[in-house]
Amino acid sequence: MSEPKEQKIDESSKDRDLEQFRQDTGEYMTTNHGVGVNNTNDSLKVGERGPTLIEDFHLQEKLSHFDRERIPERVVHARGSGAHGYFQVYESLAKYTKANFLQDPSVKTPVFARFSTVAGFRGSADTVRDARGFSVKFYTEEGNYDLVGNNIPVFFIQDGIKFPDIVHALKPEPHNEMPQAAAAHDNFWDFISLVPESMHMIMWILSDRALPRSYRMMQGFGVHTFRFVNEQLKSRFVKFHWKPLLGVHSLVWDEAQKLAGKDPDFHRRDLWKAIEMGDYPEYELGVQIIEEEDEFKYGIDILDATKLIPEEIVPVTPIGKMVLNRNPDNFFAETEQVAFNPARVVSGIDFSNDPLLQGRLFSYHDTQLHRLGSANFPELPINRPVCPVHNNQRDAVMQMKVPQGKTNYFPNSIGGGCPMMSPENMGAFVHYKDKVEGEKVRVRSETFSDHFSQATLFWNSLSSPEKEHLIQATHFELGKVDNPEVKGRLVDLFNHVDHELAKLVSLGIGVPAPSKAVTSNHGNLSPALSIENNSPKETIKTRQVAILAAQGFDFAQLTTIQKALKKAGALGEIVSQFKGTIESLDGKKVEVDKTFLTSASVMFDAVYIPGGQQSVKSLKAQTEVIDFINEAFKHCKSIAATGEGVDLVLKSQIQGLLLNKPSSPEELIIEKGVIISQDPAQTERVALEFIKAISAHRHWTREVKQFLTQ
Ligand code: HDE
Repeated sequence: MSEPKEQKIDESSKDRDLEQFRQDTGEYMTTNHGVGVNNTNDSLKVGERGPTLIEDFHLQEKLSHFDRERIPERVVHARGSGAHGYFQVYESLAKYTKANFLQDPSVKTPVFARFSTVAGFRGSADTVRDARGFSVKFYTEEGNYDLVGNNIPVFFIQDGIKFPDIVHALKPEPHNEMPQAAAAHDNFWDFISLVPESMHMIMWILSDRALPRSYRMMQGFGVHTFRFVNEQLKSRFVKFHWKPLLGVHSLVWDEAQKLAGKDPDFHRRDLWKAIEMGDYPEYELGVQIIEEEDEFKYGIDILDATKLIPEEIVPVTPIGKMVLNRNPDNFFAETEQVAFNPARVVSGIDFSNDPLLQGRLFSYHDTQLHRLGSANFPELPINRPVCPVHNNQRDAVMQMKVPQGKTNYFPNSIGGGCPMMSPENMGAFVHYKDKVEGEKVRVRSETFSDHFSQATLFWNSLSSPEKEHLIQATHFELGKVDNPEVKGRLVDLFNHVDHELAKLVSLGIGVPAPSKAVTSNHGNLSPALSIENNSPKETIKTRQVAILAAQGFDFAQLTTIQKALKKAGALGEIVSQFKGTIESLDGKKVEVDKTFLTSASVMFDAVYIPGGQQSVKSLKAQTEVIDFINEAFKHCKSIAATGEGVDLVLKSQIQGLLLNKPSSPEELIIEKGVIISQDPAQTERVALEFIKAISAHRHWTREVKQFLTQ
């Protein structure tokens, strides 16, 4: 036997640090273990037509990973869309809170926001009638702070223990899993009819607030009362409000229903597209601050989540702005795996004893352990704080960190005592010393017993179009309820809100009207509750306008309007029969953005039809075009036409509106959001008037009042 030879390392060779491979370029396909894959189209077989071999580890890995791709969806708020951005405080809030991210106006705190519907499953439509979630994770230097709110300032129930009941009642019925993403069914309304505390939120749900035009155009509310605590450990109560800089705008019900079919991703697409185009959604954060000694001053229990504090009583002070400026790189890794939790507060922000909030403080972490499958979900990139994390929690499924050192307990001396307790002046969270005493009881506070006065306040505060819409919503929602007793009980509840309202509700749902009022309407209102008073009229930024054109259109008219829209921050998209290009009268080509097949009137905020005899003739021949215009008209949107484009408008239902309308000396007609001129020389004026009309958002005066006399 020969002696084994000593293996020698060639000293002259250079070290190759294999760690560098971890910063890979993503160019070549490998297995999850890093082995190169040269064919992912054919499994490994014995011969071309033979059986597949168990040794095909690539096939096995690919299929078994796929088999596990789905995780449990959120039990509520399953359908959502998220975006990255930042938050900046306007000026130091040191007087009110020691929260580090609310001190320095020069600091941009990264955020991730997620907007959601509540009832629908992950694949449901965006535009259903529902509350919307409005959650923001602030990645602060002193840990993550989650503000997990809704676009409605109050909630259905007063105590967290009722949450499974209301969610069961709301979700599809258990025997046949119907209806999807909708509250319009017996079980939901049965529950509501037995839980009068829900009536205030019900009024919001039946209002246009539950049909936002866009996630970029809805308010957000923290709902509960929280606390701000400053360096001197003085606590004040605080309620949080998000206000979109684009104002609050809604869809109409017919539009929302059609959109659910035409584009179930309407809100998701809108958010994504706006960010891609650099139209970053912006929201101001505002606070209502209530001194501790004023807790009982307003006759409203601030621990009752079915109540709000009217802004006219305690004004909302803007404290900073959130800008959403980056779409997620990967929906699953970020929007799906993000874990919000109202229990995640930072030093300077604390809880109140609202029993609904208290229930939430348990539920979110619990559900996330189930949904994300491991106690290590805070280590996922989207959930990881930006500040260092040190503690002695170890191991568990999918540990992604490699903790260093010998000790994993406290106190220790071997590990130098680390990690030590964080000092208070470095952001350690110290719970506010709220003095509590009492007997252990399962009761509801007497101060929670007024279930109707704020429902009435909301009703009184709506504009008349908003009221009309609300009544119609009751007819739809309760019209889908079969059980007459449930409907009877609901009319009785509406009668506690407002007698006239109850009579109008009963009219549409086939139950007798209540004979007399239970209480008289207090007559108070809060202007801030009406959408009307939350929608600035001076901007058309990011509005989408359909420009209907075909071969032979008038180039000058089309481009004049398109440029004017662009200058005002809106987007004019050309809609035609086919994709590709269309040629103008004078031989100029423009790109078609959408077709009548791939788009619909409900996807736009306004419509414009330029002249050009041939173009208009060809549009007239397509029935979809007249439907397009009629639908925009029905949904009270702004409509403009120039030159021969006016002929098309006159073929639609708009004709009825314009009959006998005298035109101005310059041949310009402006009537309820319809602006037309047959004189091409008027195109610039039409543009100006059109922009003004779009900034009014909708022209409700076109709607025929069905129920209200004023
Ligand atoms: Fe939630 N809620 N909730 N909720 N909620 C969840 O947590 C729960 C409540 C809200 O974009 C779940 O991680 C209970 C009020 C939003 O990921 C769950 C109670 C408000 C989101 C849960 C409430 C909300 C959730 C489902 C009564 C408005 C989506 C998945 C005590 C202030 C967050 C998850 C996101 C999500 C429980 C009441 C808003 C099951 C028990 C009030 C925006 O834990």
